[in-house]
Amino acid sequence: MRLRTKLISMLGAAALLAVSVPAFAQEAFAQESTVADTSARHRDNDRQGQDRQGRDHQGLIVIGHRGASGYRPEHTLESYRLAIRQGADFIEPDLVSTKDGVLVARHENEISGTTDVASHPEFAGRRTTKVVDGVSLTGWFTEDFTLAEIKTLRAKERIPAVRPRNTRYDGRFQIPTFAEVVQLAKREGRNGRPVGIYPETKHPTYFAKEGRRIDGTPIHVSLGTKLVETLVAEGFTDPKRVFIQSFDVENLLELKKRIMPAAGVSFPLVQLYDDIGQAKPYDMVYNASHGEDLAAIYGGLNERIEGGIGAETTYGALTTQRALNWMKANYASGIGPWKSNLLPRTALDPKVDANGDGKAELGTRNTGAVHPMLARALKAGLLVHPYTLRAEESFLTQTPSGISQSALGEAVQLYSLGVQGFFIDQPDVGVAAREIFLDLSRP
Ligand SMILES: [Ca+2]
Repeated sequence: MRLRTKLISMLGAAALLAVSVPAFAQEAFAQESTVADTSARHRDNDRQGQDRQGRDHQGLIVIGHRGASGYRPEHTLESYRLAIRQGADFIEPDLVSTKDGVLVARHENEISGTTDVASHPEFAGRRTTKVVDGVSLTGWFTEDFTLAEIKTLRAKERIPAVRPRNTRYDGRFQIPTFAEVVQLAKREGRNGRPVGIYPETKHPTYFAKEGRRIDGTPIHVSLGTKLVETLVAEGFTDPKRVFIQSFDVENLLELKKRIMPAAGVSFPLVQLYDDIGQAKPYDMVYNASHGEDLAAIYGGLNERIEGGIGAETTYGALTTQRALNWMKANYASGIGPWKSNLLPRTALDPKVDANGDGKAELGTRNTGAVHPMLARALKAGLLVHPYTLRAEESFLTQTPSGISQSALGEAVQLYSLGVQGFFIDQPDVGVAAREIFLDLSRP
């Protein structure tokens, strides 16, 4: 029975937004045999943009967040490979730099949470405290390790309490370089199903301007320059297969104005939004507090923000129609908002046991509001790719009427609101949601 047909009969349209996580997502895809079978079916597809029935995806994409991080330790080749085999259109590496200037895939430059570095006595002396984007962190930092040293480490599950099944892979996988991630995408996409890459520059202001190595020397690495250099060196320059994303604004402007033109490439750029209520783009904080020429750096964006850009500018200032129109005209092809800003949630007290396992872990309910930034962004012609969908109960929410919602229901809801894709830790759930949404949308 085809997955799509099976799902439709399992769920029924009315129940779509409220079902619990489908069993296939939890079990079937975690098994290699099933994954291989799925992979074979996906390989039969002619090209990206079509589903397994050969139907047009109408521009809707599924982004494997840190790979298939719901099923494997994040940012490993094994996690990315599983995402591709589950049908993700794009895999999402976060990029930081080593001491010798090589981009590697980690969510943070502080790597104690996702590697076994703490159990390497030879690196005990590298433990230190640094301030990254205004936050004090103690641990081990990629900029203090050569690539050769990084390669002696092994990845481990970041949230073992939530994903205990993933801990069986702890200690087995390397930290990949960005080049290795690109090579994987080329290799996995070679059978006629192009795989895209959606890299994120992590803490670009820290790496370029503010950060220092443990010996006190400035890091002084442009992540954007290294990223583009790597894509060009690997011949991975099809703009349909790359999105570059960042929470910082300045490095995206640099990519658009200087770095990409100099390299003779042009990739769509996506502005990520941290919490629009209080979070601030760190480049703006840094540049404003260091007396940099904000008009020169940000151009006309400075005038589109009430009061001008400053150290107190929040992501909320980038949600007006004026700001979004300027971003679209000058650098951004899309935005990546936090899903809980698009669909605001309130806390549930007490929490709810939505899946009946005896543990009450669902702790929020949607208010029913949809933030106007969504309609404004779509009106400006921007793509909207919210983050992050996660299938585990602790990340889920309820509908405004109090129905507990699965990640599948959440994904179908987001497509129905007009977003063109999303970051998801369980790409198989995202692919299923797209099939359901397209089926239900057909007249
Ligand atoms: Ca539960």
